[in-house]
Amino acid sequence: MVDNNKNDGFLKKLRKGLSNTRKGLVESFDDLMLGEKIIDDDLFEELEEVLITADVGPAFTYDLIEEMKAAVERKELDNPDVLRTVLKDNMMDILKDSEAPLRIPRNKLFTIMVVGVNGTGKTTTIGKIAHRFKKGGLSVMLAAADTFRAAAIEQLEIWSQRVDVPLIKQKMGADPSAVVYDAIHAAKSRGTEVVIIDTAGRLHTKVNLMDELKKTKRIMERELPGSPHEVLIVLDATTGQNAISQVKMFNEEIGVTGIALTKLDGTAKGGIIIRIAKELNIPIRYIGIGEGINDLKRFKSEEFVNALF
Ligand SMILES: Nc1nc2c(ncn2[C@@H]2O[C@H](COP(=O)(O)OP(=O)(O)OP(=O)(O)O)[C@@H](O)[C@H]2O)c(=O)[nH]1
Ligand SMILES: [Mg+2]
Repeated sequence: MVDNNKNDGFLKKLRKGLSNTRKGLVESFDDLMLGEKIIDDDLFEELEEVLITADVGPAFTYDLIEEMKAAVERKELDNPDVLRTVLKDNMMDILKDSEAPLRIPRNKLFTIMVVGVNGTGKTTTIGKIAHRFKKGGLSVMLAAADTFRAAAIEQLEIWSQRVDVPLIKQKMGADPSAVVYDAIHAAKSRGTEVVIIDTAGRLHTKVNLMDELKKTKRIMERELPGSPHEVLIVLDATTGQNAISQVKMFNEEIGVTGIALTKLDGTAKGGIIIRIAKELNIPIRYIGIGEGINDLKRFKSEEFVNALF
């Protein structure tokens, strides 16, 4: 009962958060179909523009329009209203493929390394995930491996106090690998189930910072074979298609196993989630729709599409 209410609250918030994306995508689409529209090349051209502007990406746009044109040819599509259903169904199909929730085994150490460019929401997302896990009964530890940015350690410390989970830290400027080493050993000896590692935001083009991340990952593999079990990249939805190149670069350099897409609230660029799902073969684990501790949810394709339409 309580859970259902909470879920309703989140869905409402998701709907509200997606309102600008809805305006740019669904409502623009609906506007296009207003009146006595005939389905012709002009309409498809206008539709293409709406889709591209909504950041869903050229691949999705092209495939969708080709499919619509083929359906018209087969005379299965004579009513513009049906186009809306085709759009919705296609989105659902694409997003479904990216739905793969993170499964954390019990009574075993699972490590999550959180990466991404500056300011995408890594530290905040870590706090929210830690809260989720803790509520789910898992024992969680945070590791402050962003020793680079001023106040980064304090920021994670505030989250660790808020969520009430232990934090492993060293001084600012310390070697991130040393922090991670400490964290893995502390977690092993305490029987902790999940360690979440915060890393410094870095431009994917900065070679030395990428090398540092590789080193951190190597130390994890060495100290706990099979680790990190998840390399979660945090993407800021407001950056639109930039997010795609960020994933590609991080994936080439260190391998990425999951995506958290933040700041879907307020942005008109939420269509980027379609492009992420279509062009990247990496599951979307979480979506962020606000700055609060509960403003993160496991990504569910159906819920998302229903909130958007
Ligand atoms: N509206 C909104 N804001 C968010 C969301 N997630 C994070 N933020 C905000 O984004 C800002 C940056 O978040 P951080 O967690 O510090 O980002 P970061 O990636 O750790 O940043 P660096 O450590 O500097 O690279 C903060 O003001 C957060 O409150 C979200 O889902 N929605
Ligand atoms: Mg941070």
